[in-house]
Amino acid sequence: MKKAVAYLLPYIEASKTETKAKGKVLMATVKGDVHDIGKNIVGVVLGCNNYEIIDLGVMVPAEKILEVAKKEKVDVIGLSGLITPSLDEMVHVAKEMEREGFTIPLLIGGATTSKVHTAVKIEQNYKKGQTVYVLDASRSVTVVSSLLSDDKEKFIREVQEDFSRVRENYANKKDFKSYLSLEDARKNKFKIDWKKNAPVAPKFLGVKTFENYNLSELREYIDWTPFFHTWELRGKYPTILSDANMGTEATKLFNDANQMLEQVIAENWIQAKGVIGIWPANTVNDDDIEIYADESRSKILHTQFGMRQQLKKTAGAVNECVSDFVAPKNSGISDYVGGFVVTAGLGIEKKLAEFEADHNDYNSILLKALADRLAEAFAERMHERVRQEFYGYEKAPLSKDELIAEKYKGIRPAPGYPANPDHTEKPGLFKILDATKNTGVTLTDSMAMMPASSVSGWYFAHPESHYFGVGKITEEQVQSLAKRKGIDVDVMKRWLSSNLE
Ligand code: B12
Repeated sequence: MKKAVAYLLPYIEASKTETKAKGKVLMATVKGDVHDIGKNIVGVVLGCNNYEIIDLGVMVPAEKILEVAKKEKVDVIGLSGLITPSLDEMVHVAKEMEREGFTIPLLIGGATTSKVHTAVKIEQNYKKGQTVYVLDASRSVTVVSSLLSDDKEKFIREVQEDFSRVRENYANKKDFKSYLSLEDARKNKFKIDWKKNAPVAPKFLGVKTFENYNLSELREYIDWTPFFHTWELRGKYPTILSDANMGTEATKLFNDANQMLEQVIAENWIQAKGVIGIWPANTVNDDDIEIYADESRSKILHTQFGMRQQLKKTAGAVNECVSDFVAPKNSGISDYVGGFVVTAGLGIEKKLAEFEADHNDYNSILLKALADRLAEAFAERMHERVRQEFYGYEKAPLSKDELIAEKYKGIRPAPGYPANPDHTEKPGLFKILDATKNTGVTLTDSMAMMPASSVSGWYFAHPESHYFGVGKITEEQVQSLAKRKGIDVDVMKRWLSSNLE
């Protein structure tokens, strides 16, 4: 356990002489969500500070959380979530805690959570106990010890005042922003001169599967900087290895990671599988992309529905949608899009079970973090091969630094990322790639991918395509999307709640 948190020592109290637990904390990644590295790190940090941790793992329904909380008489409940659909599930847990008369504190954490969402949407639904947003592991001990101390009223008052301010700012901000109608936003789209800058025809069309992808090859594509962030070592690789404050810990961690990586590869601890596809495609009705079975363009395989920026911008700035990067059907120009699903987490459970049986949190977190890095590296490598071999529009290979700095032409936005935040676009992508059959990756109710170390996305090849954030959209666009997609408006609103103005 000590080693597990060697890198987090600044957050661990110096004295570990107490034997009696200071309190019981129940931790869970909410229903539909599969990621737990952040939650596990918080658990380790709290555990090393003498709190008893009951970790229910991932995809935990509200009923189970509340049932165990009552049975074990826990002092605090902590919820974690990586993707936006989990935000709604957290609101649901808060409502259930209120309904069942809970009074214990509720902690909210995870990459997709925020102080604003906690203040505006969660805290308001759980009045009998205090909800606290926890940014990262370094804050977790102070928060839990304050909530369980004799002096807790003062801390709770401060949190409530802070949340009131956040809600006020949030309400005021809304008044200042104005939004274009969907029609006006479409008129102000990102325009490409298709005649001057015509799309390149891909060398390959169709779907291609990659079984047991070579992990040694993927290792060369790992971006190590986020790996250090996972462990709260906030620096850039490789300079972090010689950093005056973090260098020693970073080097130790890097060596351990590479040693484990050797074993992962030599002993086949995990398998990587991927699938890519490239199809004829054209934009219709400005925001949607029709994907065709073949060059005859008569059979639509799938329509990808896009979200368009609606915030009123300064003169000259455009309102973008990813569909702007694909030639419109009425231009008569043949264009194409690609898609992919990759995973580097197949078979990981066996080793994780061994580590967990040994209570080896360090190795468990290390392996998950490495699998995540390999999944991201796989996405990077496949994109490179698509640009160079399958689509074939990139001539000269790029250096590793250029790859990490995304100095290439074309983009691979993932459903859920800012350029297309709609997670409900994943099933369509999975369908045309036959992704579950071809890679073993499945989707949960919340559109999280299992295994956790998986990435999916679209390929846009046009040299003018670029990343952007859709940001907030209006009710009008949600209604339009619901209609175009054949989804109930209220259901669509729930999926897009983080983007709804
Ligand atoms: C690395 C990363 C990945 C990795 C691994 C994810 C992981 N290990 O968590 C991979 C490549 C697998 C990945 C995949 C995807 N990702 Co991603 N990813 C990230 C990224 C860049 C960093 C997340 C991370 O690992 N942080 C480090 C860990 C340690 O931090 P953490 O989980 O936040 O936990 C800390 C705190 O939050 C807190 N905490 C966490 N839980 C709890 C619980 C309690 C009780 C407390 C007190 C505190 C606490 O303490 C922790 C330690 O300090 C974020 C962007 C960002 N900057 O956050 C996007 C991000 C999380 N990803 C996102 C998305 C959309 C995806 C995908 C859906 C994309 C796709 N279509 O492929 C998939 C989903 C994967 C799946 N299985 O379904 C979105 C999620 C938001 C959204 N719109 O839904 C983000 C925010 C990017 C963005 N800007 O849009 N991703």
